[in-house]
Amino acid sequence: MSTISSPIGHQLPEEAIGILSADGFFDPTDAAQAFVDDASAIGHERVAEMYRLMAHTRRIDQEGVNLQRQGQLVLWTPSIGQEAAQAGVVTALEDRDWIFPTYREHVMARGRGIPDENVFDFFRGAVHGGWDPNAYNMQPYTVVLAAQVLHATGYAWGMAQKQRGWTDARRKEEGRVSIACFGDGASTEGDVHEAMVFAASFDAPVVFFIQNNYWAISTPFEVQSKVPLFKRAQGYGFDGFAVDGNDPIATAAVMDRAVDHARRGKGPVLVEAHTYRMGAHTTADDPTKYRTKEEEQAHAQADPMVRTEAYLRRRFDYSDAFFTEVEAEADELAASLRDKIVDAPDTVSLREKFDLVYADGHSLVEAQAAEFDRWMEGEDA
Ligand SMILES: Cc1ncc(C[n+]2csc(CCOP(=O)(O)OP(=O)(O)O)c2C)c(N)n1
Ligand SMILES: [Mg+2]
Repeated sequence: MSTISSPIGHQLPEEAIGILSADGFFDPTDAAQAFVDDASAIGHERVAEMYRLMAHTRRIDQEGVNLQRQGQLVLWTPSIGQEAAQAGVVTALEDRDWIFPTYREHVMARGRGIPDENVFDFFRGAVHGGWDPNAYNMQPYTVVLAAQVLHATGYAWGMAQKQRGWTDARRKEEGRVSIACFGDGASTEGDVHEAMVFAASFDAPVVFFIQNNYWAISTPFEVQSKVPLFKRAQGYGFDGFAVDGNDPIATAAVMDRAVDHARRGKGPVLVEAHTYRMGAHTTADDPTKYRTKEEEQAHAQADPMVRTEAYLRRRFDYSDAFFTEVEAEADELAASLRDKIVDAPDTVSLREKFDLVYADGHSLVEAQAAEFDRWMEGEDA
């Protein structure tokens, strides 16, 4: 398998599980030998489903950047480059499992069936949270780094209590797991340490899924950790895997196993998916200030879309007809989304937001609301 080496030395750890070469051949790494059977069993239907999801989301993601530039969104968090990692996760889950996302899990949101306009509502600041979590078993996007890692662990702890004494058969049919999504930067938050200790102690069925995209805004991974993140798991007492997150087959195979482990009541698992944030951190960021064109070009060679397309063509004989159809679908989705978003009315007023902070109100929030009212009156005058 070819490794990606950039001018500042981003390289997959030698323990990384990779199945596909950068040009889409089935070429497992040494560490992937134990996963070859799982990877081979991933049929063309699932690979095509992942490709379609990745391609559609990439198109919607571009629309997010465009709409923000046109003043229709407050902000957008590009997911370009991280599609394979996310597709591997969402296709490994049952509908009853729960995803606890950060703010960049657009492939997972689409995979869960959340309407694009609801995701965009979050970035318009128009609706509190964007969607009903219970309708999709996916929590709202979380901007406070790592807070959702505790939430995912708490939910899983509840499941561990409920599922105590269940037979393997019942766990397989009804058992639930949670996925805690976070980034390389967030991995250094204290909340992650607490979540991991707690999950290990109580065998909580949570998979800690780190998308290591090598950057936390302008802070490079080298500053976050002296060791690959998957190695931390050993210190907490559970399994940790590094996977090539730009390889959907490898990520899917590793996630299938991690989810199964948690579902069977064997406790948490850590999966560190090595990927790359090909876009800016958000539309408010300018990556040319802190990283080189050479680095971006080196990582572009591992584009998960190119690799997955090559694999589908080579191994399963997918032809131009399929890829043209997916592209046409993506264009249609983007056009229909634009129609829904451009000049859409606000569904929550700025003033109403103060009432949504606490169920029973709070004196400090009331004081802030009063200040807001005075400011608005001044504005009107
Ligand atoms: C508790 C907290 N501290 C700081 C921030 C500001 N902040 C937003 S995103 C970010 C970087 C996160 O990097 P990483 O976890 O690697 O995720 P990525 O954005 O790369 O997906 C920071 C520091 C925040 N949102 N929350
Ligand atoms: Mg990051």
